[in-house]
Amino acid sequence: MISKTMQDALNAQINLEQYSAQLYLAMGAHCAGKSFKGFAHWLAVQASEETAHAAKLITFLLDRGGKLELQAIAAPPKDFGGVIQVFEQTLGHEKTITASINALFELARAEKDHASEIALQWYVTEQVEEEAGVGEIVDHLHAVGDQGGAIWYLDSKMGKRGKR
Ligand code: OFO
Repeated sequence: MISKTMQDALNAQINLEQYSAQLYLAMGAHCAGKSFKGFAHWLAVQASEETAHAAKLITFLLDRGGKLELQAIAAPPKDFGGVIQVFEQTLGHEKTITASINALFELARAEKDHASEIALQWYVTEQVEEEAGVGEIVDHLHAVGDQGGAIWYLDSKMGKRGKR
């Protein structure tokens, strides 16, 4: 049986993952509104991944006999600026999520909750990938700037995420 402290912390993380999905859906729509369909597609795929991250935590919580307590999902901002700003904000958000996962991992350790610690290892590794992937996009965007033809090339590349 999971402790109440761990249960509350996992419920809070589930809400954060759901917010991430909400945020990326909003960012994707923002990019689509500027006709950047590739960046919009990448963000929509990312939003689905975030929903899957929440679902995986929910399954774990329930498997441990915990209680799922869903909270209201905060509204994302309404404007995100240019595409470079969108991805800088994405990177900033992922860093926040990394900090939250690390804190959760530390809590599992402090509580001697081995099952949670092992389950959270997947998220620790995932955050390394998330930050590296988004960091690369930010670097590419800074290299091309948000004017000129190169950004449309990047847009078409981003549109291939998850496609063969
Ligand atoms: Fe769930 O990794 Fe991004 O937020």
